[in-house]
Amino acid sequence: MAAAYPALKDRPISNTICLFDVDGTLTYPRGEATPEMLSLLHALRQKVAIGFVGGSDLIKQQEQIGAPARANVTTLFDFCFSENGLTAFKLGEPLATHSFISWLGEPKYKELVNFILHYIADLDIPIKRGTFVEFRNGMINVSPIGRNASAKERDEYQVYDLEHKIREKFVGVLREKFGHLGLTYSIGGQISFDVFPTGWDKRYCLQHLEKEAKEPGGVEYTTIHFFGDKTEVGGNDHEIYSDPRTIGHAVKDFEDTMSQVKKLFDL
Ligand code: M1P
Repeated sequence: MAAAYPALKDRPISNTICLFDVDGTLTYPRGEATPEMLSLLHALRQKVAIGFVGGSDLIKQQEQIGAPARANVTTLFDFCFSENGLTAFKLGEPLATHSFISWLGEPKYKELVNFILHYIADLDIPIKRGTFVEFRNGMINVSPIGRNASAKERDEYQVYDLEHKIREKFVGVLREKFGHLGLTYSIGGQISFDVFPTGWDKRYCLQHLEKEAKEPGGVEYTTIHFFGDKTEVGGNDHEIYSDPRTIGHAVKDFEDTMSQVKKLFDL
């Protein structure tokens, strides 16, 4: 049976929302949320609104948070922001949003993806697998080794990439050649990088909260806490962490998130 929570406007601290990055903040990197984390989120949700804002798509957040809770991840948070909020849910219902392809247009996208695929074809790296470009609603994700790499192959690739700067050089070339497209390239994980319109970083999700405030009966969140582990310059949590609309909390790992949340909200 789904857990019961007070309506958003009736939460004890109703002007406050806690937003969490996923990988490394709510879970081990690429891992699953622990029972302790799930139970803390449940307790926190009795007091304030909660949401996640992840760079990955909803499928990944379902695996990392929904599956261990044996629930649909969209029922575990008041707001779910996948792909930085380009796929968004409020209380389990989808919110209207934009798409990468309608923003960029087919001709420019084709030019970009053709270049990327040629570049990867010419890359001499130890192994290649499949799915080199993953097409998502709000971004594309580009992986030189391919997203079908196994866990072991991922770990090995990450070490290789750090040493040979494969992704860093790739992104440098794309910035140079496609500078006119207004895209941001973000290396957030182990084997890939994300490409999305500039400004569609994690701050994008704040637009949904601003709209929520204007809805009839909607809640205005005057205090927005954000917790993330990649808050340094260049990390994919940096922009929302340092945005004046949020109170940023840098965490070392999910255990640190738990201890900061407990302290802040007396849980
Ligand atoms: O959440 C961080 C990143 O996680 C994945 O990266 P990788 O597969 O390289 O480890 C991707 O889902 C990426 O989009 C995301 O930003």
